[in-house]
This record gives sequence, structure tokens and C-alpha cells, in this order.
Amino acid sequence: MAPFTITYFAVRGRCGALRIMLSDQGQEWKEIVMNFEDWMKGDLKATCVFDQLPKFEDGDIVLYQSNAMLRHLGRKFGAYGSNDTQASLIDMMNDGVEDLRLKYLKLIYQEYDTGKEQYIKDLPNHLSKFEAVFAKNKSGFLVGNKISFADYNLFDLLLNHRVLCSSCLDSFPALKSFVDTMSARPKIKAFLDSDDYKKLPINGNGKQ
Ligand code: 6SG
Repeated sequence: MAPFTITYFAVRGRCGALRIMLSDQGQEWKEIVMNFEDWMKGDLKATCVFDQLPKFEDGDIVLYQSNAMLRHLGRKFGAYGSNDTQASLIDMMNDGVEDLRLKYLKLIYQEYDTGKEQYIKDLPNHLSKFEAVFAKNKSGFLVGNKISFADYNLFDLLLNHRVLCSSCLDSFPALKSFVDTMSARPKIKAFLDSDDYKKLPINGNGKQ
């Protein structure tokens, strides 16, 4: 049996990148799906280090915080650069992805109806930073010449943004090519085509 277990709500949310990464690395994992009613009872919440899901188990290792999970798999599967310098650069890029994810989640959960137009207007300002990194690095990955956990994280977030605004990558050829190339990786393609992936909403409030 696979050593990995994800405990989370029935959403892609903060496990989107993690599941894509596990798939691409040829891994299997178990899902424990928490519904709102059971979560509100508080028993599981009381056991979570930061009172929140997702929870990720790798054998006896128990992790909270989605970015720590990505880093864990990055170390485990050689998706954390080829040396310390690259690892630091990958951390930097992942923090950049997290900054954009937090803006996205604020829009989705707090100001969707009033803030969507402005968010889409500001988006090129954020996307252009990642476009410039790809344009400079030329390998098709954020750092070095092999895939890292930050690539999976950015890919997942860009998929969400294309749902938010289908044309948002139109003026970013390197980002568009990145998304196309990642989507075509056979194990990612199979996962994105699966019912397990498609049945889950992106976010917990139905907004996307
Ligand atoms: C929510 O914020 O799904 N965890 C969330 N919410 C429940 O009691 N920094 C960490 C990390 O990166 C952030 C964790 C994150 O891992 S994620 C959590 O635990 C709590 O705080 C977004 C998500 N939302 C779905 C949701 C949670 C509460 C309301 C909507 C599930 C659906 C309805 C209820 C439970 Fe629901």
C-alpha cells in the first residue's frame, strides 16, 4: 500500500499541486475526505497542529501546511534542484507562487463579487514576473533544467487562473507553453483526465 495519505476537504484547493506532483512522480496515495459537518464537530481539528487541513502522512511522518508537503516530496523525489543554490531559488519561486495564491484565495473567499474585475486587471502585473523567469531560464522550468515542486505549484495555480479568466495567459507565451508542456506530461495528463480530479471543485465555496 502507498505510504501517503491526504486528509482534506472535497476540493482541489491547497492539495491541487500536491496531487499533481504525486501523480507525475508515479505515486499512489489514499484520500480521507472530511465533510463540513464532521469537521465542525472539532475532533480532528483539535489534533491538527495549526487547527487546519490539509494533513499529509508519509508513513509515520505527519505534516501540516501544504507548502511543507510540497517541499517534503521535493526532497524525496529529487524535485528540489541540483544543489543548495537551486534549492534556495526554488524556495524563492515557491514563495512567489504562494503570494499569488493568497491573493487568489482572498478573491475567491472574501471579495469575489466586488473584486473580480480589478483582480483580472491586476493579474498581468503578477503573471509577468513568472513569464520573465521562464523567458530567462529557457529550460521550461522555473529553476535549473529539471522539474521542482515550485513548478507543480505554479502549474496548479495557473490552471485555476485559466478557469477564472480563460484569456489570462494570452499575452504570456512562456507561461502558456509551460502550462501546455506540463499538461502534456503523460502522468499529469492521465490525472487531469481522471474522475478523481474532475469531480472535485477548485474551491470550497463553489466560486472559481
Ligand atoms: C482551508 O487554510 O479547502 N486550510 C483550510 N479550513 C477549515 O477550520 N497555510 C495552510 C496550508 O497551506 C492553510 C490551510 C487552509 O496548508 S483551505 C481549513 O482548514 C478551518 O480553518 C481552503 C478550503 N476551504 C474549504 C472550506 C473550509 C472551511 C470552509 C470552506 C470544507 C468545506 C466547507 C467546510 C469545510 Fe470548508
